[in-house]
Amino acid sequence: MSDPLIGDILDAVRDRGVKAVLEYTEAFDHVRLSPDDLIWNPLAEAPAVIDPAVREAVDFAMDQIRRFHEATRPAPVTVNQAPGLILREVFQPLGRVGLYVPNGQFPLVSSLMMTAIPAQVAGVTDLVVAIAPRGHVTSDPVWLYVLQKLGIRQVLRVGGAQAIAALGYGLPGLPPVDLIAGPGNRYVAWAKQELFRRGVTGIDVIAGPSEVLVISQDTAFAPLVALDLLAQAEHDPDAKAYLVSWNPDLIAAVKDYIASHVNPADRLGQIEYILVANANEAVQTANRIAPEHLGLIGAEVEPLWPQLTTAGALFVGRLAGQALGDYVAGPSHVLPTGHTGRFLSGLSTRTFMRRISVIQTEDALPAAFLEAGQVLAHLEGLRYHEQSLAVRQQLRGQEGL
Ligand code: HSO
Ligand code: ZN
Repeated sequence: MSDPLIGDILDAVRDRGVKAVLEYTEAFDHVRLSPDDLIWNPLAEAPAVIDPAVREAVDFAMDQIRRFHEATRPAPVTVNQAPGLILREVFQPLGRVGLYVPNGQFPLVSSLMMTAIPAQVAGVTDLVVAIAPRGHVTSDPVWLYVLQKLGIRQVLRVGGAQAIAALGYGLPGLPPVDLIAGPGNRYVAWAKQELFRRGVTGIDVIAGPSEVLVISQDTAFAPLVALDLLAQAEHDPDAKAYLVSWNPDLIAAVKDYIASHVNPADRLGQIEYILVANANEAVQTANRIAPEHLGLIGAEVEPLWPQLTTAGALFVGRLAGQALGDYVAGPSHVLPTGHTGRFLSGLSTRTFMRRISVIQTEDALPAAFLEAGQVLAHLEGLRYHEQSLAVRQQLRGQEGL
């Protein structure tokens, strides 16, 4: 099959359903599925048995992620704006959510936890997880353990743009979702954006190849800095890692460490060294790049964190390696990449909630609100707007109305 455009894949799945999904899965993933294999219920399997040390680590990580998201779930706000005018901002969970979990060279079970837990803490009860049918994921006991612990009843064993299309348009037995979240390759990201553009589903952040920027000064930290750069670079040959420093000796020491520890055959992302003049320039550079992860290592640079305004997540302190945030600290590791941190934030309970404003009145509402509204409606030439407020002004204060 020649390379179809994403829009064609979405159209085909919308119009031809399961048949198109199976064809694309065979063409792109080289897996021939039968229609009965498409949807899998992990809860129908026997409880997963896994290594106790792995189970403990998974349980620990899930607890931490849950605690953080419970603590940061948005709370409703009530504003008594005037006598008789009660304003509220309330949050409602989305109805049905699709989570895309990449299953490429490194199947990231932590990404399943980092998307599903915020969704569940937000109050979403209807979740479907899409995982490409390649490799061992749907038969691996650790994945089964996590899926069962999360209580996931529906796994769509499809990846790529065809999975996004199936989530958005639905299939028999798979109702369409309201929002698709989770990282994916560029086809997945493109398909999500196209569905959003068509008004079919909501989407989360645009999470592409991983990025890290470290600001550090002290040569003693060269190994920590180097390992943090490598830890993101190992995700993907398209990953980007930046070291920003005004200490040329640290830059040289990090380069040396990397040259002597890395196997040149490793397929790592690109590492860039940026020598700046001072702390101020380091902050400006980092804010312009808007990296997914931003690490500050060393007493001289750690106090800069409040000035860093565009990163997806900040890591402050020498023990705060980005891998801590990838797995166990608590906040979701699904973060904006590709400079989108200038206007997007990472995944949180808010991603899975809608905000609704409530305007509630009582008869004590001051006349000024109705009067000013009428003046503005008149100004805009909207007659019925004006009248709808004028009749209310007459009602105001009349008993029993
Ligand atoms: N650093 C990746 C997330 C991840 N790392 C998952 C390891 N597993 C993107 O933030
Ligand atoms: Zn990572």
